[in-house]
Amino acid sequence: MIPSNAPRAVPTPTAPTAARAGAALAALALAGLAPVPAAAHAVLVASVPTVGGSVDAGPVAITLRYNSHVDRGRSKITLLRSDSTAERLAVEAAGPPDQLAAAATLAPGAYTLRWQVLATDGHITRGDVAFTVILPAGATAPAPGAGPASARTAGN
Ligand SMILES: [Cu+2]
Repeated sequence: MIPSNAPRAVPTPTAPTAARAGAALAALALAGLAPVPAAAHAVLVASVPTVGGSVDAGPVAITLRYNSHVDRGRSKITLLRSDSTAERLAVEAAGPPDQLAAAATLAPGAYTLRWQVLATDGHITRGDVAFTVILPAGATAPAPGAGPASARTAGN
């Protein structure tokens, strides 16, 4: 395509290049291809259990709150246990449009909630919420070496 008599090393003027780059960005923006603001994606802003937090053993109400509306039908929460087993939790159909809720009955141990949400802008985001389930205050601790205690250290 390049004629053989074309100059080989043409010094590229800086200003026209910058202007061209600017025009290209403007064209992308017009085409809707420019990077979308971070706020457009669903970012986790609060959760129960909290990240790194602990909750009492037994029925646990799980809530994940985002900075934008999420498509609950196409979002999911998976519970990862310290023994490497995983369980997909049912996302509750009702609730605020910026939240996912689920429920699980949990024994003491280390867990991770692995969430994937589809925001209303069509973008998918993912993340983990690691937390610990502990015996409720006043509950009788299992004898040393009992099942829950050894299971708890197995994942670490
Ligand atoms: Cu987005």
